[in-house]
Amino acid sequence: MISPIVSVPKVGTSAGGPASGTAGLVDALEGGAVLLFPDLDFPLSAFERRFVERPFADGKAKNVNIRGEAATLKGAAGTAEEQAALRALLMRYRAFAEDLIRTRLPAYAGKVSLAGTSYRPFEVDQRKLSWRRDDTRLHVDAFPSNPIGEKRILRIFRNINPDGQPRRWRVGEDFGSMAEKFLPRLPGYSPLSARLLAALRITKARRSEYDHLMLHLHDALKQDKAYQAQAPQADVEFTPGQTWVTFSDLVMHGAMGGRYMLEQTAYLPVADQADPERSPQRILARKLGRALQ
Ligand SMILES: O=C(O)CCC(=O)C(=O)O
Ligand SMILES: [Fe+2]
Repeated sequence: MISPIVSVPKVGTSAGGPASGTAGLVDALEGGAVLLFPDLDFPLSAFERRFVERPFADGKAKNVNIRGEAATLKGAAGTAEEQAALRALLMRYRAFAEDLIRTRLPAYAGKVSLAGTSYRPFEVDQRKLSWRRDDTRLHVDAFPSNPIGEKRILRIFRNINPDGQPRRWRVGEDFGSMAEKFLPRLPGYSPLSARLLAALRITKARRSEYDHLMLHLHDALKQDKAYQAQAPQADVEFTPGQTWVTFSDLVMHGAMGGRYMLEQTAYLPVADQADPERSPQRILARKLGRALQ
């Protein structure tokens, strides 16, 4: 099964089908859907419009972002005034994402913790990246230095392109079908090397067996050219003004084109899902027939 795109009309419109209640949205999301909000408002001010006319990025990193309570701006370019305005824009987007969770996914409100917020001004395929960093290849997200453990990765994206250019994605097959093909190929987990990586501060916390499996899945997927070409998949376009939300640790995705996007990452404890059994953590454990270490 290919990940479905579930379009969610604005609250208060008559178009709301059965899936538009908040329980229905959580159910779709946890089942591996991408929720698409076609018409939420997030206007840019006259001053901010410059941020979609040219990239305000130092070009060293892929994106510009703010992180943590201090919301320190990283990777930005421009005058002090422009950088302050870009930081304020990212903080406003973070509040917008938080509000979206509070109103449309209230079961997760107070449970998610917000991580980085990014501004992505560059054309997706503009840069030649190593295969591991090449997000045009279908993958699930896994962060090498940032073990995720018993948390889920929930992401809120918005296309802010001013010229009508869509963000183009591919979405792939469901996590379970993918895992069945790839799990037998992955190397075994070593608790000893996980402790070593943490002691050497290569990882920020101990890499769990789940983290190990997800990193190797991410790499094995991206390296498999035949899978990339032939696996079940669908092209999706997110037009300017659209906002979309997905568990990017569960939904196979690749970014194929587009520029100027905002993105918020949030973490949700597996235990706070409506149904923890649908997490990649539990799906992998079931496929292996044992609890993960
Ligand atoms: O930039 C995008 O549209 C998504 C890229 C991606 O796969 C990611 O950030 O994990
Ligand atoms: Fe990704």
